Amino acid sequence: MTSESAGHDVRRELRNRVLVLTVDNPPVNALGVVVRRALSDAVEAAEQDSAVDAVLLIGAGRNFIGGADIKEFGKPPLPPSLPVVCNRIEACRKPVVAAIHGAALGGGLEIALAAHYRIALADARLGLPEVTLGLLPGAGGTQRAPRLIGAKAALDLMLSGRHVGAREAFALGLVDRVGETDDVLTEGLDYLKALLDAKAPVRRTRDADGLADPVASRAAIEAARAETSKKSRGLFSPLKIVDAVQAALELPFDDGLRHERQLFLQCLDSPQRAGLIHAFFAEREVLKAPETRHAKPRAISSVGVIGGGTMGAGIAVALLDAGLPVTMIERDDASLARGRANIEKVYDGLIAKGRMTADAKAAVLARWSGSTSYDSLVSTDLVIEAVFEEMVIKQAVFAELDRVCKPGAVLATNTSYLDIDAIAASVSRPGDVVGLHFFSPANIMKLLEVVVPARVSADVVATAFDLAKKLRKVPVRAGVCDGFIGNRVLAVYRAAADYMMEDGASPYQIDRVVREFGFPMGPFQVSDLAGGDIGWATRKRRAASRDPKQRYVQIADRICERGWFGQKTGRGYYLYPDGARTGKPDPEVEAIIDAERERASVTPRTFSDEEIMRRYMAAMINEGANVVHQRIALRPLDVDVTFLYGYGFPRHRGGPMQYADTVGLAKVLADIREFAQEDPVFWQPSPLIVGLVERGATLASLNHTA
Ligand code: 3H9
Repeated sequence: MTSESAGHDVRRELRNRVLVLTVDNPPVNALGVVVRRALSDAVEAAEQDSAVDAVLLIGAGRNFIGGADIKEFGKPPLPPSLPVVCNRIEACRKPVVAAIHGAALGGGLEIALAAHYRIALADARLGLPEVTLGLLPGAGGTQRAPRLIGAKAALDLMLSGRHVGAREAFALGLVDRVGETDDVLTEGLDYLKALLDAKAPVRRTRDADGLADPVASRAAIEAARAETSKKSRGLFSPLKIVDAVQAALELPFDDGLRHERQLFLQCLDSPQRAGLIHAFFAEREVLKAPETRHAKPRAISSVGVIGGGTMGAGIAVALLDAGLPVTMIERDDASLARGRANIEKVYDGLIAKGRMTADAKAAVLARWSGSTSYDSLVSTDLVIEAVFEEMVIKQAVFAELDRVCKPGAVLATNTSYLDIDAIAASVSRPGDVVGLHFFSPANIMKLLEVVVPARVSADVVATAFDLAKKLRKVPVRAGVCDGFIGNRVLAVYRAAADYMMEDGASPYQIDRVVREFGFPMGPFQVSDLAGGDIGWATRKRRAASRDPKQRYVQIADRICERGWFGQKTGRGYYLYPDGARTGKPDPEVEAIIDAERERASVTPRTFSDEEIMRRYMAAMINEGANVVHQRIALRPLDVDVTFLYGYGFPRHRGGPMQYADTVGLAKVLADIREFAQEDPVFWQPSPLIVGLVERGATLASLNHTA
């Protein structure tokens, strides 16, 4: 056995006349330029070397290959390109086998498809997830996958971006064998030996016959095109994927590859690609809050939840689903029974949909216990309070927690906007108090704002991030202020929507335009879904402290005064006859709006769709920038992730801060200054934006400064 290192992230080792090429480029063996060059050189060398009979491709560490190096996209291309490397592998005249463990995704799977035979271990995850990054498989994947597994299955993989395990990959024909152990090298070598013993020929995917039935293939392509046109909501790359597969069917292989390349480059140039890749990195970057770098999380093996209302029950479900035992505290037996019923409702819904068995529900609920006494929390590691949003009530709860909880227990509040510094100051152990702001429904929504009061210990913050991971939530670190990151920014763009409504736009136009931008719902639909009474109560509470110079639109109050709180009351901004989930415009609401315009002496004017979106986004971006400026959010990307995961911001636009850079900050500032001419109190340009525009810098330039 001889060994030689290429020193270029691909190790070469000769074993019994098999050249083992180990891609070793932590953390996921991405195919950066150095790896591409090294792979290409190694295959070339194997071909020339008479001591080599065959080549085995494996990955070092936990994965085969995670894909192209996403960090290279948007930068000048460096040769050799990945399609060229794949072609080089496929053209090799000696058998090449890919042995896959862990992830073989995107370009990683395309490398495997270019090999002549494939074996996957049980832990393998194979997929072509480029669509989730605004791309298409651009290293031959759109041409080789359909030839190997047929147009229908290949389109499904490429359009969904889903990962398949080894068994499914084998059933699809994506791999030829499933390994029995977890030793990828031995499995790969054994398979190669068997192939060589059987004198198995070099077999190239470009010659595979998965598209041999043109009628079935064409039908699959047309069905995918129809479905994609309906479902892809303005996304650019999905239809390009269908076009590329059509090219696979209609063109000779090399022409198809050229066509794929053109389509890939179009996707690469699209702002959607930039937005989606920004989202990919941002959602990983938020995990690296400063406290997580130097503090060790406390161990959490039991949790208390105070309150069994919608929020408390949702939080309890999230915890139970993560395998944690939960003790719920309520003030009396009836409330406790309601809390338990709220939890059961979630699981019964799953059972009704066939997504859970009664036994599984019983197993989950065995981890739940209820009590009307705080004393049941003496040994609990973490308590999350989800009681009524009122400072005195919260402080009373914290006084009890302070009394009963063991030293070192983490005391968390789920408040949406109350001053957590004040809550922390009311207990004898402020270092243990943190905000865990869940979003409703708490068992479903991915966002978790980790609100960091001034006196909290770093290990408590680290514990919150650790908990988020257990709950499969996306945590974003936020500072203390009214509304933290998300609700604070929401209040501002929501006000901008109200101003436009009073000035002449209908709520139905605003909602439509916001949906067309890519949000699942417009602001008035959201209000109807959440319940208008919630915002109304907040407005009443704040009435006394409201800045009298700030414009205040009363339309929502008029609607709430009639008891129209949205879906749950059958009408709000919209009508929901017979419990309908989708609302219909309501002429009576339009009459209320007209009357309010008159009362406020507003002469209504028309708004173009474009102006509505410009104002809506300018308000969102400006307050997002303020939140960064005041260090409530660590970086612009933290605002982006908050909006992607908590507020339905369209992912392909990357988040409001990324969108601002796409539009151009100077343009956003010019908009704000233009709007300020009519309302200088509301439209005050954020100092952060002003400063960045003066320096000619972007918000993205602040993303590396946490
Ligand atoms: C493509 O292949 C295009 C081709 O068709 C055509 C080209 C011509 N590049 O997720 P993790 C980083 S498009 C660069 O926490 P896990 C990631 O940012 C690509 N970096 O680990 C993180 O960095 P940090 C198609 C990457 O174990 C670290 O690795 N492929 C890449 O939970 C760990 O990541 C995909 O879309 C990359 N490709 O999951 C797959 N991937 O530590 C994308 C990851 O500094 N990747 N990083 O924060 C994944 O889905 C997951 O990372 C994976 C591992 C499942 C592989």
